[in-house]
Order: sequence, then structure tokens, then C-alpha cells
Amino acid sequence: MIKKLLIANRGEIAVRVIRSAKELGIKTVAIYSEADKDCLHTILADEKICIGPGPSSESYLSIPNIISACEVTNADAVHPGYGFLAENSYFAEVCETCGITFVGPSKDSMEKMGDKIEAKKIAKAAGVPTVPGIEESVTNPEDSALIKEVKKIGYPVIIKAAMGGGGKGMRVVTSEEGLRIALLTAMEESRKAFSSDKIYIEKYIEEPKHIEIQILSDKKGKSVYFPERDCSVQRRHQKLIEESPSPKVDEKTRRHLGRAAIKLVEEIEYTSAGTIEFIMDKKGNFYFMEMNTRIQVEHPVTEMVSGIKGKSGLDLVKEQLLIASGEKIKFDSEDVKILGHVIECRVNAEDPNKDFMPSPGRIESIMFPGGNGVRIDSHVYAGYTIPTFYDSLVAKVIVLSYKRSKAIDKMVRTLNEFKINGIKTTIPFHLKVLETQAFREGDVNTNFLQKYIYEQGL
Ligand code: MV4
Repeated sequence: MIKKLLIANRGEIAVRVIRSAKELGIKTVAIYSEADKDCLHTILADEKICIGPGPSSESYLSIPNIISACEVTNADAVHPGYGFLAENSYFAEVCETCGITFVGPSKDSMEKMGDKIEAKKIAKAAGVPTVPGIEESVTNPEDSALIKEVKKIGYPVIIKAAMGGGGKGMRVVTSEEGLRIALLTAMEESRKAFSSDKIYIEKYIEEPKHIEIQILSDKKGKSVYFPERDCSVQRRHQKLIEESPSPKVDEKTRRHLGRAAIKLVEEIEYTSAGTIEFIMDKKGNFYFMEMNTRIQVEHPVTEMVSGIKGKSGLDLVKEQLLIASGEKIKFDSEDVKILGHVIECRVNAEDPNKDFMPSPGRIESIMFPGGNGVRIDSHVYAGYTIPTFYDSLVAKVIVLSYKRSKAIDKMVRTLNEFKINGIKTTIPFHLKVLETQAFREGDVNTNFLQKYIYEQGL
């Protein structure tokens, strides 16, 4: 069993991981940058150690500094959280080489899923539906055979960076005239952003819903899946609202998605928590997009909606820690019941009236909401100053009710109770979105916010 866990992260996720570790009797070590000396995770952990200056590249992204911190504190495991080094296969490898348990998948799994062309090939081979497209990376944008093949797929098509993901470096092409230039630009952009010009092409699915499946896999070869999360409310590839179950997924589709996800993770002998992302078209067909080999921001949605043998209390971080220690998962996919309807709103320190410009600064006063079926995951407190170096997440507000309309009502009540003075937040924006007819009807896709913001003149 893990004895002492170093959390290679900050903010709400560091706090979140420390809480679960403590409940399992595991000692905790917080790392922090010079800009984070007053951060809540440093107060809650058993020990803390400074790992460098404010800029992430010199602290939370510095592998030598983090490994040194493990050695100094005698930590025998590292939890990477999300972001920073969470999907860096080299970091996972260095941890294991140094005899430190990396709480996450193997370097091998991370590498396979890190290359989106490779991931798509593995998914297809495992019988998971993928979007029609060109199987290999594009090397010559002038190639007439290639142009012919794209014509066969049919416009519009989308160009993606193999090493991208999360929507970075994507470009939609609507006709043959624009193809050559788009390919050249995409290769150039990909080379700059991801040090690789590997790009690929597939059919563009219009106005898709973003549906993802949380899985857990242990080291004995057992995998389980959970009810889907619907993350269709996004702005510039940043998710704003997530919910489960999806208002547009029925029982049969849920089982299909879950089984497809399990096929993929079994194929790569995955271990730990992970998420398989799909898009769903207007007819309800779903296609594999990519796999996230980490615990995600929105994992509490799954924790709150899932009843294991009908009982609440699923803790995905605890499951990750137990799996890392070699334990078996104690339940099956069929044991997971849907307890109601869950919605999460990400409250960011951003000004929705100024194009979501970051609004860091000192929180003068704060009153957290509460009540039946309300969970708040946050690291901020009155007097805390949000630094400029990192992301702007202030709190995740998650609510559970017995049906979707009641969960929306509960979220509106909860957000209205949430008072923060000193910084601007996205709360007023969430309240407007929750009241739109499209959201109330569950009729939102990934283009919804762009259209809504445009129509509102925001
Ligand atoms: C797509 C797509 C439509 N067709 N692929 C974005 C994130 C990445 N994981 C995959 N993404 C998409 N891939 C095909 N073939 C639509 C998205 C997409 C999206 C695209 C534009 C604007 C917002 C989006 C939000 C979610 C998904």
C-alpha cells in the first residue's frame, strides 16, 4: 500500500486528492510554487515543500524539482492530478525508474493514446466506431491521390494534429479549393505547437454532442465503465457545464458506449482512471475521438451520479489510489446504478462581459452555497489572492436531484447563493445559460454557446 503520496499539482484538484488520501490513511505531501505559498493544499497536506518560482515551467512542470521533492520527503507515490504533467509519459517513466509509484496509467498507454492517429487505429481495430477519414498522417499536401481520397470522404472535412487533442490545432475545410493551404498551415501550426507536423483528415461531423465515458481499470485486467457525461456546453474547447446522464442518450446507447470504451481499454491493457471521448451526431451515431489518460476536472459528476450496488459514495481518486497499490476493483459495470441527475458548473475568475478575460486578484469575501445535494470543490477562501500564473478555476459547483429539470432548478438556487466579492466570476453567465430554452430542453451541441454568446451580443 502507498504510505506517503506527493501531489504534483495545486488548486482544487490538489485539495481533492489530499482529502481522499487522508481517508485512506495515506500521508500527504503538497508541493507549491513561490506564488502558491498560501494555497489551501499546502495547509491541508501533512507536509509541504516549495519546488520553484511562480511560472509553471520552473515549478509544477519541472520533473527534476518534483522528483527531488519526492526524495527529500520520502514519498513513495505521486498523483499528478490533471493538467501540468498528468499526461506526460516521460514523467510517468521517470517516477517508475526512481521507484516512485505513478498514480495513473503506464507510460506505454499514455504514449499510445497521446498520438491521435495511433489511438484511432487501436480503437478501430478493437471494433470501436471511428469517424471515416484517412488512416495515415498527411505527408504531401500536393498529392493528387490524397485530394481524390478526401473527395471520396466528402466535404466538409476536419484537419487535426496527431499530437494535439482537446481541440487544439483543428481546422475545418469546406471545399477542395481550400484544402492544400489548410493542410500546409495545419502542418506548420502543429510543428510549432507540438513539435510534430503529423496531421490527419476526417469527415467533419456538424453540431455534435460531446459525450464521454469514465472508466476504471485495475492491474488484474478488470475494467468497469460509468454512466456517460455530456460536456456539450463548451466555449473555445473549455467545458463550462457538464451533466450526467446525457439528456440525449438512452439505456441501449449507454450500454453500447460503455462496452465500446471497455473494448478500447482492454486492447491497450490500460490501468487507472481514464475517459474515452466520443462525439454524437444528430442521428445518434457515436464516434471515438480520443482518450484522456488522467482524472478529469468533471470527475465529480460521475461520483455523484453513480450508485455502486445502489449506494452513493463512489470516490474515483480513492479507486485510483487502490488500483495503484495493486488492489482489485470490487464491483462490476452492471452494479453501477444512476442515482438521479447531476449537473456541474465550472466557476472561473473571468469576466463574461469582457470576452471571458481572466479576472485574478484578492477574494475580499466569499460565501459558499450548500444544502441537500450540493457539492463544492474549491481551494479558495476569503483573503486568498488568485495568482496570474495558473488557470482561473475558482470552484466546481455540482448538484444532484432526482430528475434533470429539478437539478437545473437546484443549480440556479445554488449559484444565486454563491457570493464572491473582489473578483469577477462566470456565475452570472451560468445563470443565463441555465435559463435558456435550448438548455432546459437538453437540446445543446458544441456550437450552442458560440451562437448564444453571439445572439446576446456578449
Ligand atoms: C470533431 C468534430 C467534428 N467532426 N471531429 C474537439 C475536441 C477534440 N477532442 C475533438 N473535437 C471535435 N472533433 C470531427 N470529425 C467536432 C469536435 C468538437 C468541436 C469542434 C469545434 C468546436 C467545438 C467543438 C467542441 C467539441 C468537439
